[in-house]
Amino acid sequence: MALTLVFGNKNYSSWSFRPWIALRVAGIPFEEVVIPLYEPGSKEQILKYSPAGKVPVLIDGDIRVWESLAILDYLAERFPQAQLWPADAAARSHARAIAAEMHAGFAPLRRHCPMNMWRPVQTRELPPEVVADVRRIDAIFTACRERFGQGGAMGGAFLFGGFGVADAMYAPVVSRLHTYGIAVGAVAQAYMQAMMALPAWAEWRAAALGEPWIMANAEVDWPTVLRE
Ligand SMILES: N[C@@H](CCC(=O)N[C@@H](CS)C(=O)NCC(=O)O)C(=O)O
Repeated sequence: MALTLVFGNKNYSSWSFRPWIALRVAGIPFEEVVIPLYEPGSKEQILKYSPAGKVPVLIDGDIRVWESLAILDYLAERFPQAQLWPADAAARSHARAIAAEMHAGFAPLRRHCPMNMWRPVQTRELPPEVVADVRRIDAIFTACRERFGQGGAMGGAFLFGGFGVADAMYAPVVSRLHTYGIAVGAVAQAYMQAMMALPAWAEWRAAALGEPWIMANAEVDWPTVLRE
């Protein structure tokens, strides 16, 4: 039986983007249930799938997994051939640490620069706490690429060579850095380009742009502004 991923609007739901892109890049078949967020009845719909009242939720037969990082960890265990965690112990512990750092942190960046696929690339003044987040993320990307991303059996364009959980966790951050025109170093920039060149990225973005829902508290109703 195929897996089912229950998630929110592709345009806004950054937590949903994480397991979705991992499933797609790993070529794992799954069905989608999309719940438009923050509409009347959204919460009740979500609660049918998860007592935590949040998306994403993964359904695999009798098993339900919520929390993006727990879902990604479940996928890594269930589909070992996808190599979603690096094989090397040092790389794997580093990947786990930065994935957890993302899951637990960077609230200023997340609050100030919400993911919005509609948003044209446009800079915005960043408060010091967001600048501090960006510096840390730039350092994470650069250190991973330089220490683990190049050469050897893991050679590839992603944080630990091949695409994995850590990349999935940072996918919405890449989107934010891009759309808010936030400068990062050359190594981080090249990594971001590789992420945004993924066919799965284009697929998610195209679907997001086709969605009819505009969140009431969105920074700007971009579809309307861009149409005018
Ligand atoms: N820590 C959770 C965060 C999940 C989360 O905040 N999801 C948001 C959408 S991106 C949500 O479900 N919001 C709907 C609500 O709170 O009613 C995870 O990693 O999955």
